[in-house]
Amino acid sequence: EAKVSGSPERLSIESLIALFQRYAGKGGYNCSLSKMEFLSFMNTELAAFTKNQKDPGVLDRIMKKLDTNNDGQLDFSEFLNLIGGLAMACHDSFLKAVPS
Ligand SMILES: [Ca+2]
Repeated sequence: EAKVSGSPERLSIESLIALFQRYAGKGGYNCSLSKMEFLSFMNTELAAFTKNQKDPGVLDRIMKKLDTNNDGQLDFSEFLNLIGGLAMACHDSFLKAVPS
C-alpha cells in the first residue's frame, strides 16, 4: 500500500520548508503562498493529483479550505494542513494518482 503521509523518506521538515519557500518566494509576500503560487505549486509538485481532477474548481476549494484566516494567502501553517488535508479529503484519487 502506498503511504502518503508520514513517509519519512519522502517528506522531511527540511524538504517541506524548502518546497514552501521555493513557491512562496516567487512574488508578493515571501512568507506566504498567493493563489497563483499555490496553483503553481499544485500543478507542478502535485501534477499527478491535479491532472486527474475532473472538476476545475477543486483547487479553488482546496485553497479556500486551507486559508483558515481568509487573507487570500497560505502561510506555512496553512500550507502544512495541505499535506495532511490532501491525503484525507482526496484520499482515494490521491492514492490512485501516486505511483507506488
Ligand atoms: Ca491565510
